[in-house]
Amino acid sequence: MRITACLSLPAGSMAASGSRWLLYEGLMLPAVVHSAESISYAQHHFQVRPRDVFIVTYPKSGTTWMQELLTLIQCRGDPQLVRSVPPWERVPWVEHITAAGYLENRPCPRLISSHLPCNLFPTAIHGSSAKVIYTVRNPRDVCVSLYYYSKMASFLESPEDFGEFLKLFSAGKVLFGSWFQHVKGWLGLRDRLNFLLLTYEELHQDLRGSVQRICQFLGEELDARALEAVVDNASFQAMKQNNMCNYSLVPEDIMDQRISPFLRKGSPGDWKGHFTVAQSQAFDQLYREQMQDVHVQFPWDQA
Ligand code: PPS
Repeated sequence: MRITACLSLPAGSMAASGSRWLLYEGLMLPAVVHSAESISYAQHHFQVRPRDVFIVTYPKSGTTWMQELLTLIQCRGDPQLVRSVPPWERVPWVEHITAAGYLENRPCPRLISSHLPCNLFPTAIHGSSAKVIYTVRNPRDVCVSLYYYSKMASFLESPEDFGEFLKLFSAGKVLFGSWFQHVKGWLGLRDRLNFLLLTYEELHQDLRGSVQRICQFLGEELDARALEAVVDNASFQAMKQNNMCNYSLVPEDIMDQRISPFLRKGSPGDWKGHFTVAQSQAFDQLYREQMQDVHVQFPWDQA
């Protein structure tokens, strides 16, 4: 079975007319699944419900992992759903052109994904009791992951080399814009929303403990067997073997996993094999400047 639903091209979309990018209020978005109408729908017309749970991420920060974990928690560890329905249907992106079709008639509580920066997020989130789980990852690893993704996904521009891509990433000239703006924007809403902050690194270091934190935030209680089943089915190996979430349903001319698998390395610290010393120092400097007013200690700050 090959499914292209998440990547179908609407007639007249920018992707259909040749351009890879949709530029929306200065933000670069892959035109293959976004349109000005879909972003405007998400921002202004999407009806947030009190029991909605949003998984929000900058790309390559652990979205697919969180989609798997939340589905499994909702199913009390039963893997039947994650093994039969792809994540873009189980936990659809609110900004995609397919959002209304997937989400409007779905029973509560809905699981919803988003890569949107907070200024383009559904405005109805404010004042709502809906939950937001924001997952952050070391931007250096995000950059490496996005570099390989840009090489394997035909709807993105293939970078010349890592150095060039790092310059674009540092300048925010990649999909969904600047990592710094995304993270700082969302952290600024931390105390105003029903908000849980997680890192990819803590998921990796202590998946069981992280699932317990998520359950506590969601008000879900799992018995020991269900907890174990969630952890087992959301391991990197289990997800790599699951054709529903390893993106093998997407045709090779859209995502060529011979170039790089979608579930590629699955661990923190891969950046160390990609950044030169000079690139690492320059990025550290940029990070210090950009994050000086952010008073959150991330796991990578201690490394
Ligand atoms: S996307 O395209 O934005 O939705 O990508 P996203 O899912 O956010 O990020 C993909 C990276 O997450 C890694 N991943 C995992 N790592 C460890 N364990 C599990 N279970 C897991 N699931 C996904 C995936 O391998 C990508 O990271 P890299 O570094 O490229 O391997």
